[in-house]
Amino acid sequence: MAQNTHRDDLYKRAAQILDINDRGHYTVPTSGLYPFQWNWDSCLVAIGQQHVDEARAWTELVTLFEHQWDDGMVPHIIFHKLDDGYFPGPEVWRTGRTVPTTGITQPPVAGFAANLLFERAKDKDLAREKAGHLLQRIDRWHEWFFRCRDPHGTGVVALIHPWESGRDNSIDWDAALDAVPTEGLEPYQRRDLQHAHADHRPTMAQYDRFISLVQHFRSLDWNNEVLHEQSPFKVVDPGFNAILIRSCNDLASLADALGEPEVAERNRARAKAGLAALDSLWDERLQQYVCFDRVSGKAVDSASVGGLLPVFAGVPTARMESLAKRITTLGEQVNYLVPSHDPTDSRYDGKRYWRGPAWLIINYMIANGLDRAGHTELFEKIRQASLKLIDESGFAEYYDPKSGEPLGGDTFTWTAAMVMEFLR
Ligand code: 9WN
Repeated sequence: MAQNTHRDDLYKRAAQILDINDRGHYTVPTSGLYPFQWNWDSCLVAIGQQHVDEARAWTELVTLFEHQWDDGMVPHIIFHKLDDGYFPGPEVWRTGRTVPTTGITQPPVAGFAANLLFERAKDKDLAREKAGHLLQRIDRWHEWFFRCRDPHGTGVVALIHPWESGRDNSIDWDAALDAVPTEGLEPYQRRDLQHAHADHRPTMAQYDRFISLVQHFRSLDWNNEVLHEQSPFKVVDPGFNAILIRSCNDLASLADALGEPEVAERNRARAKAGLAALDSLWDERLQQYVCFDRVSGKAVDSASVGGLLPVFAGVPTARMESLAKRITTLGEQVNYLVPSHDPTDSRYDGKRYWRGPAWLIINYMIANGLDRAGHTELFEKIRQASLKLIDESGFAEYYDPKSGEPLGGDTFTWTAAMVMEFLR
């Protein structure tokens, strides 16, 4: 009884947070630090919103796709209403859109989210209408990925900016970022440090590279036909590709349900080629996947959570077993799974953003993949660790995986959405 009341309280608090950050037709990740619509935040938030208001959940995705570019890309931030609390804003990106957006993308969770909303829908008519509206748009985004980010047809796509990965300052990007030139960098003022502790955020040297890349792409008029070739940063991330593969497969299921066999076939073929190519990123020594730097032509020696995320894609059983073992071992080194980087690596930093802290959205995707593969015990362990973090530290942006300390922004939307999923 007491247990149930506690769950109800957590659930209510999560619903309140979704409400606080709701701006009507889109949701902000948290007010202050992130006052706009972020791509993968929105898709994951919609999954939580479905528990309270199904129509509102569909709106979140529909709004995002209203800002899809003509070439098929779905941008990483939509600047619906101007707010100078965030840097870099539209005046830096200058992408020339009526409603300003950035010119890069983010992990493609939309295919996964749309299919999940459809499968669980109570209002079937609404679901058919909204999923029908989204299907071709998500398919175009997938098509864009393989055309513009895998121009040589390897089966996996590259990121041209660390912000695209959603894991901005991961150790994965260190070497590749070092090679990004910063000559001609215009003076700028960070705003994130007004809202979060400098030790918990990316460094100045990293921001210099982040902004230099934006300036470089801007000088190329955000033309996606040339950006991949001309970018000094080009990294294949197994985590990002795993999300894309899962979304291709899930979009195929959605297409089947909606009677669109061609969309289904195209997306299954993309997922199949992606899964085959993903295997080239396996690192035998680390027993997990690692990034590949297309500029240096080298594999990246970095045991990050990006290399564990392929459980979400449904990799072959032997790989799945090895990844489950890796995650179990990590669970012996921290108190709260899943750290975003291996704590035995000297570069690990349990408080600095994507260099160690645990994030609930990552926990959710990893847990989901493990559950589907029958690793029920490990799934449950991650679920419990996630809920314990919330109990002890509230709805933060991320957490120190050893102490459980809440870090970054608070009243965080996607954390709340994931709590609703874990409480289901
Ligand atoms: C840059 C909104 C976003 C997340 C990213 C996270 C962080 C932005 C920033 O916040 O990135 O996109 O300015 O730090 O790294 O995953 O989508 O929550």
